[in-house]
Amino acid sequence: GTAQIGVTGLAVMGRNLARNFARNGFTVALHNRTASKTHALVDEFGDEGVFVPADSAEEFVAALERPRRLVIMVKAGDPTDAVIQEFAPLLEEGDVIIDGGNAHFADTRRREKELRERGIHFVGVGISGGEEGALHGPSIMPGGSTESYASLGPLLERVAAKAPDDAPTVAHIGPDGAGHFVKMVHNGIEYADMQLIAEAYHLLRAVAGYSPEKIAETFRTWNTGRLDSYLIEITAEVLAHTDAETGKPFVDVVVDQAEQKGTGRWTVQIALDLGVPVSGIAEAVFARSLSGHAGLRDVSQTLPGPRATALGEAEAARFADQVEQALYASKIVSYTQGFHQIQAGSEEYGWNIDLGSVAAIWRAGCIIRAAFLDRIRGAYDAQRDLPSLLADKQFAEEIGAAQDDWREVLATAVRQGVPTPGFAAALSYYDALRAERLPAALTQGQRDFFGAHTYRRTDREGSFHTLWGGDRSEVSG
Ligand code: NBP
Repeated sequence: GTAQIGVTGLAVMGRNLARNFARNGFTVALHNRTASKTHALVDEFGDEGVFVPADSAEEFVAALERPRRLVIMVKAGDPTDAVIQEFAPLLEEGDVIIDGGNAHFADTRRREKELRERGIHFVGVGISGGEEGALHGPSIMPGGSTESYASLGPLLERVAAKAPDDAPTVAHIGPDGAGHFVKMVHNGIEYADMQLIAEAYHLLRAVAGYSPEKIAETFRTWNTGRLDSYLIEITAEVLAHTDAETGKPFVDVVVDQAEQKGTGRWTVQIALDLGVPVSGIAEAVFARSLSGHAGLRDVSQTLPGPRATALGEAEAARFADQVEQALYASKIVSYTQGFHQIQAGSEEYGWNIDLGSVAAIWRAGCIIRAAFLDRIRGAYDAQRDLPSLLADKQFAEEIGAAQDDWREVLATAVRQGVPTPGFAAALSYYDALRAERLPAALTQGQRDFFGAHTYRRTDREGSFHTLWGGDRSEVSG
């Protein structure tokens, strides 16, 4: 075979990824369950590079140079297993199967183990950036063995996006499921970012009285500063868009029920298992599910709220500035929580993930790309074992400088009855980290009272139990 890489599964993602490889000078073998899609790709884009179309699995495998590199871009779940079962018997020792779908990292761990026992490398790769990213340069998060990355890395570096310093946005994340785990947390952070932006919009609309067009303008301004990011940029575009049919702002004709495909939910489920407080990400997932419960919201006309007070123009402008502070501070907290989850996953599964390089490869290509990721990279590069992003001096200073306005915004939101679960969860997290003493001590007392669960003391080692039902003396637990 002559193809350096093959792609099977030629729906939007696989098709664009295959074109990206071809445009970068690689010979690309093509395969799809329904062969007509393979030929359609060659007919339409054959002049973009060298493609080797294959109608059967055998033909596809034969088209690849050894060690074979075979990318699977099919629907995640059972279809991925079906495709692996189809191809694995045709492969030889040292060949590499790459799963670029949105697999659950636990599935990736299982598949990697099974294939490793058969001498085949299995690389679960998180790919972010949607179909545009797949074509023009995504952010790529490969797991799998170091050996497989040696063979695959140079190809991925060619097709990845380029960060502002020209570095390709791909790095070997760690063994087995590490890449898909990091992609999962990326999506969790994406949910949180989107929710925080939505809350900022809601506040500017309901409290400042801004029109969608005026809010689009405000976001465009924010996008020239520290909030500079893809999500702020596209939010401005969406808000400025007018529905052609009604002439109304587009955002006013869309049903206000957010949907989800599940990666945000996975992030929170896994965070619960690992015991990592990702409260901001969880609120973002819950906000989507709350919006979808139309029945719950039937009470909208009957539940009373506060009387709204309109702001004057100068007050509104001042409020908008405060919202920018609240948004930025809350965003720092969601990234703090997301990076904590990656750190915890890395420890749990022995992945040894370099958090600085995760931040580095999110700087371009992916949905959460943002200018401030370069500073997160800097923080982790300066101190690889930084216990938390908020332990970084610069981020601590920035969030500290924002806190007064952040509190003002939340107080106003509460007074005016605007739901801000993301902002509130972030501020509570911040205040919990700041607190000298947490009421968790009381929780421990309660647990000891009803369940003899014991507690530790601040002044000496050991575990203790108070005889609550007896003379209330303390015994060793
Ligand atoms: P889809 O997720 O819609 O999958 C369609 C592809 O899967 C087609 O090529 C289809 O073949 C193939 N397929 C199915 Br379905 N069942 C199969 C089976 N049993 N055996 C063989 N092939 C089968 O495609 P997509 O939207 O391009 O996404 C591909 C992957 O990339 C997914 O895992 C997705 O989660 C992930 N992803 C998507 C995005 C995005 O923005 N869309 C972003 C990042 C990651 P057929 O043509 O014969 O039906």
